[in-house]
Amino acid sequence: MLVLVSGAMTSPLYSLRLRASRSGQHLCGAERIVPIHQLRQVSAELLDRALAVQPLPDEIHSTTEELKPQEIHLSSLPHIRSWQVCGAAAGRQLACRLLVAGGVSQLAAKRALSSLVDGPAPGGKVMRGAMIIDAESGERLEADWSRGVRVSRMDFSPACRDDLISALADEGLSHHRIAEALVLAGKVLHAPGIVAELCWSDDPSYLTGYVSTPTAGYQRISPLKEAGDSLGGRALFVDRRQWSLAEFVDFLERKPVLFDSLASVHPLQTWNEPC
Ligand code: WAQ
Ligand code: MG
Repeated sequence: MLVLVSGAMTSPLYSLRLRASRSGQHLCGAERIVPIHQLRQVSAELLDRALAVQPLPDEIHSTTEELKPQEIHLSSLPHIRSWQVCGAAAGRQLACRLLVAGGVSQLAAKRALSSLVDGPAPGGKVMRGAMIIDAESGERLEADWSRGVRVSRMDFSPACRDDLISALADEGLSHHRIAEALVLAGKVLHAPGIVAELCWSDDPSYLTGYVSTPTAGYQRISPLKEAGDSLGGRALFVDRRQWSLAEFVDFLERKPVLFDSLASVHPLQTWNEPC
């Protein structure tokens, strides 16, 4: 459930977003929502991350923007489950099952999986954002197949950030990718008309991906791709019967959402279907 932050927020919050590229090719992006007194430190942290990528960026764009307090929503992070599978093929089979259990048709799940496997942007490349997929027909609905939709303006609530990060670390979920993917997936689950999300990273050494749905929550699957594979992406499945593209994109790109609590975290499970 999304709840509006009351007017009692003590200090104004800023959305801080940074993206780095070389020769027009996106290299990395990161964003946070922070109170004014943390802007300098967190900007430096994001900049350090952009400067640690290879190849070095030749352009870095940073945006800082005050958020209107009356537009900020609070929510809790989804339930988390982690599945160990015997290989990427089994991982994708499990992903397909979880998507179908969440209301995505077999056809749409298979189409999305093969787009991510083949590279969802034109020329078999990685997109900068996510695909939008009709959960029934599997048709792609995003206007631009290179950019897709960019989910933005979400973070842990500043007051709870440290506690949430240490609670995740206590559960063995300390990689920064997990925290970032969780807040992104958490926001996506509130989008009007959402049915499910499927994701794996384009980082050739990060093999865990996830399927998330409003009822089953965030289900991590490891591995969902082979080591060395530099393709990845996100697919957002929608129910077009109760949906408007403009409303969906506006919510994901513009509406600020902060997360102030963790839902349940389940122990690692093994999925034993034969490979
Ligand atoms: N909005 C929409 N799509 C995005 C965004 C965004 N803000 N950022 C990245 N993407 C798309 C884009 O196509 C990337 O190529 C793709 O997602 C993967 O992004 O629980 O690290 O940042 O262990 O490489 C998931 C599992 C990790 C975490 C995902 O994704 C866990 C990850 P990456
Ligand atoms: Mg990446």
